[in-house]
This record gives sequence, structure tokens and C-alpha cells, in this order.
Amino acid sequence: MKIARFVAAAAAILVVAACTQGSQPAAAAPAAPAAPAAPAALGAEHAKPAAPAAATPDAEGKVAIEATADGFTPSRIEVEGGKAVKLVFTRTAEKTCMTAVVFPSLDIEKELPLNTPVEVEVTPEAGGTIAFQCPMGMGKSAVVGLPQA
Ligand SMILES: [Cu+2]
Repeated sequence: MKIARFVAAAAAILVVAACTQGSQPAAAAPAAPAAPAAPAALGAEHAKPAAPAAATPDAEGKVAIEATADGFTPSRIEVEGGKAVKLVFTRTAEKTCMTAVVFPSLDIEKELPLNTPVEVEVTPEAGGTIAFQCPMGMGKSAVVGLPQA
């Protein structure tokens, strides 16, 4: 059961690159999501496939998330299970389909005006995952509730 969260998260992250609006040249994306210099902070003791480093909340319980032409960055946020996290979304790309963020399981949809922070607070259960994505179902990302240590 403990292994499941690693697997689910890795699957969610691989889909991120798929969300563009067709005629989008890749010029504005210097940091390709496919090649993160993963610092291997998590799970280094096990031979898991290298997942991009997950973001964790700051001292105020917030995580800043950028909505770019390619998706949401970071696309995986890890929280202590049962603890609320404030996701602060800022869309920085004018041409992107990430003009809104949707949390299907929570029935939440928030518009993301350009360069305007939009806060969404969620509380994943320990061992649970709350998915978020663009309104078309792309840019799949997740907030993961870690089991209490
Ligand atoms: Cu989309």
C-alpha cells in the first residue's frame, strides 16, 4: 500500500507535456519538463524510477504553482496527509490551455487570469491524491497526502 503513491504520482507527471494548443512553438519554454535534474531527495534508499522532485508547502502552508504553456509547474505536490495546503496558481503564459485549473474530485474550477495569483486550498487525506488539470483534462497534476510518519 505504501508503494502505490509512488506509482500513481509517476504516472500523473508523465502526462504533463501533452497540453499545448497546436500552433505553439516551443520557443518560450527553455526548461523542458522532460529533463529535470532530479535531486533524488525522495526515495533514494529504494530503486524507484526517478520522479521529478515533488514540491512541499512553505512555512505558511503554501505552494506556488506556475501555469505555463506546457502545464503546471510543479505538477506534483506532497503534503502531510490530512493537512491543508494553499495552492497559489499563477498563469504566466498567454498562449496556453491552462487558463483555468480544475479539481475534478472536488468539483472546483478556477479561472487563472494572466499573471494573477489564484489561491485554492485543498486537504488530501493520508495516502490520498487530489488531481488537478486544465479544463480539457490535460496538464494532469496531483496533490499527494503522505502517510503520517
Ligand atoms: Cu488543456
